[in-house]
Amino acid sequence: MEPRGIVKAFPKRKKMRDDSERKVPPKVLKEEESGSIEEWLKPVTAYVLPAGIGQARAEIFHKQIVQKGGRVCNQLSSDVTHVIVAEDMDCDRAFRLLRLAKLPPGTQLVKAAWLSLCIREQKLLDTTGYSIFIPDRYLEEGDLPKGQQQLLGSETVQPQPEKEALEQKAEAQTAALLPQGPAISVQWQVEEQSLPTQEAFKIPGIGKRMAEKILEILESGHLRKLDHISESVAVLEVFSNIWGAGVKTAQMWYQQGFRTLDDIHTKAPLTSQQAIGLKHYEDFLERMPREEAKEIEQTVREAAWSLNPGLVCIACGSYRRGKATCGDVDVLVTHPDGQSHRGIFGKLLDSLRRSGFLTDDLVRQEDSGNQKKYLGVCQLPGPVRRHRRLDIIVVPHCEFACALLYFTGSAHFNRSMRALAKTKGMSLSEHALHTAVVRAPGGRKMGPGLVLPTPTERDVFTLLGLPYREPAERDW
Ligand code: DCP
Ligand code: MG
Ligand code: MN
Repeated sequence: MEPRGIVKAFPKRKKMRDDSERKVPPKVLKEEESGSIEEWLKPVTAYVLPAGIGQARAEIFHKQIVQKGGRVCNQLSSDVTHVIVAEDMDCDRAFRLLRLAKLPPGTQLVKAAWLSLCIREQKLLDTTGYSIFIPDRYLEEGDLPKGQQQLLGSETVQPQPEKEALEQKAEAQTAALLPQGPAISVQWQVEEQSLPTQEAFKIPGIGKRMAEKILEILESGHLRKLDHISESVAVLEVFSNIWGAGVKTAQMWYQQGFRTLDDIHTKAPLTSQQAIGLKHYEDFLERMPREEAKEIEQTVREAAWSLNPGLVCIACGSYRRGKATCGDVDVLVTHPDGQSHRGIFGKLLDSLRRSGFLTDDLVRQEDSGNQKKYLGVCQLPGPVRRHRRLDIIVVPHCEFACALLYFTGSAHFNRSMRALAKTKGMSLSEHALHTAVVRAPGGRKMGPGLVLPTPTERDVFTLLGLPYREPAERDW
């Protein structure tokens, strides 16, 4: 299926680097090291050519091969029976990377899929269909015994024009970095090869690992370690922008292979909230002009007033902080008589739903203390109106100031206020400002402390020893 929707298809990274190829000293892993009794891979002595396979997958192969009775060489040697190469490897490139002129008899180049399949099926399968066709020019003439193949080491360059040899060597080095075709000119690479890691290493504060990363970026234009991050981050961002889907859900979907909103729409099992979030994906991402937030506030107010004209309805959040645009509308409802807010919550929502203003419900929280909270979706009447997120809280008037302060935010400002309260031996919540929590000797909590009277927001500031801040000054 063609990926469509928000997520663009990400170009696969073209440049890779594999350190294992040049740095790791030769070592043969023997089966005893694995503590395994399986033997079906015994006829196999493998060398995994890491280019295009990657370190992680190569390591899995190494473990599996040894576990199943095979042997792994981490350099090409005369013992090798199978050279495992990436699925998209071609013969010429493989020989360049291996620095090999001729393939010794008894050795074959096999695509990694063969090994994967063997491991899955738990048996040694025929390589037909997976082995790479080797043209005659790469085959040794006659029956030269094993061990006489010509490895193109740094000193044993084949007789050929000098420039070509240099270029081939450079390409062999860089092709490991560029498994999908060299995109950088060979000439550039030859020059840059003279920049050793040590150069970067000399910079104060740059250790060996960082120096290697710098070199990798210089050589290949990017850092492969970050590939999977840059590939997944954008997708995770798209997914976690679905209301009701957090980072964990987004990661789970990614791991399940979903990459686009269309994938989510057609394949992912969704909670009812996520389904609503997906339905209004574009609308919810767009912030509304504050004029529209004002209309929404007014719509809620009018419905409330038709229930009880004494009800107070205030749009808080970013709207009250004076922002030009609002992500949603946060309406606080209370009644100054301290009583008449009771029973309003359900009636208000029913009324707004009946008028068609509320279109979807996300969360309805009536059980938490005295405050009742609704999160949902509304739509103003008229053509081309978007769906908007609407939050409503109904609070008893004795909690009004702390609720107003909380619901006005910003979230960061609230965190700072709460942290400050703590340092002063108090605690601030959306319900009240408390004096110090009373603790028994030994630290056990005896009670929440006393509620300090806070008829206005200003009282909260004063009790905390802070100068008052207007809502517009709480935007941090
Ligand atoms: N709030 C909080 N902590 C949170 C979320 C919210 O203290 N984690 C409080 C402060 C917010 C208020 O609730 O200002 C409203 O929450 P919103 O998510 O609606 O945030 P804003 O209205 O501030 O911004 P936006 O314009 O994005 O809605
Ligand atoms: Mg808001
Ligand atoms: Mn909100």
